[in-house]
Amino acid sequence: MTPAVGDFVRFTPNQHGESIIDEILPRNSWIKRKSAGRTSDENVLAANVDFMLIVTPVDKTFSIRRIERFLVLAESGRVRPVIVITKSDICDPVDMAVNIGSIEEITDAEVIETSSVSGLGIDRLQSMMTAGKTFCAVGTSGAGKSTLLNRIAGSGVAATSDIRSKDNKGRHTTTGRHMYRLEEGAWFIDTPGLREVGITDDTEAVEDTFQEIKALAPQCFFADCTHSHEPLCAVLEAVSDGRIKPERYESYMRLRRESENHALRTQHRLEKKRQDKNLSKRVKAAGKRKKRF
Ligand SMILES: Nc1nc2c(ncn2[C@@H]2O[C@H](COP(=O)(O)OP(=O)(O)OP(=O)(O)O)[C@@H](O)[C@H]2O)c(=O)[nH]1
Ligand SMILES: [Mg+2]
Repeated sequence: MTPAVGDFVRFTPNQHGESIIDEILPRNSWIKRKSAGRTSDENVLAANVDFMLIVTPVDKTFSIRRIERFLVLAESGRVRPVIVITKSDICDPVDMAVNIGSIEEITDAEVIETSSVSGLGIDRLQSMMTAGKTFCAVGTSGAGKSTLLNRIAGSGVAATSDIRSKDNKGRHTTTGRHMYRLEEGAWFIDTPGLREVGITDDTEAVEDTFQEIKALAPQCFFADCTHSHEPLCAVLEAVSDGRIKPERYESYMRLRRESENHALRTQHRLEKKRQDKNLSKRVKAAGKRKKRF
């Protein structure tokens, strides 16, 4: 296992002034996503995180579906999510109200409207940043993660750059994950903008993120209802009578499928590893038998 930003390790210094890591201590929490592409590999973005700051402006790049994905990662990694809306100084107030409404429809997580220009919301964030707490900012490139860090830390600790005007996308300015100690003793992890937020094999986290679906499941006729085609499915009924929006239901199904596929791929990889190990053991044993003759 390789250490991730935020890991606690036990190490031994050697005579050259270097430190050799002996052990990575167990993680209390983590932010882990599936690596991009058709793979079962996982990528730990940060470890031992208390708060995941889901950073998003309300502009062309805003996506409630992306926020949902981050909420699943937070649930899965035992991290408390906080939605941080950036750039409120340049956002249309009606768009802002509509989009905050759509966030509040899907989660009880705190939503903080901020502006790194006017300073709106910065106090509120700072008041949460007490000694020893670790915050990790995630979001797309150009969302304003590093600018937020600079505003909170009160200096230009992290590089930032402007976004492309045609689509509001960022330029992937932050290229590595770095942990900064704030004056109050809290920690802030700045991460590079994510293009993909893949879900790992934690179907339970998906179920827990979609609470309204989870609450209806016991009312389905079949105890093992998959909410996809079964008759007398309480979830499908809620979709057809408008209590659950179709796009919310589709997102739930997509994330659940992704999580199940990831579990299958992981299982397949482990099985292959076991078979390869068995084969190499048998080859070794056959080699020894040959030598005896
Ligand atoms: N008007 C306004 N601009 C902002 C605000 N926050 C960030 N920006 C601008 O948005 C652009 C991108 O900000 P960054 O902080 O570099 O974005 P990032 O999320 O760190 O992007 P990556 O490092 O590429 O992942 C910069 O030009 C910032 O000045 C804000 O609250 N208001
Ligand atoms: Mg950045």
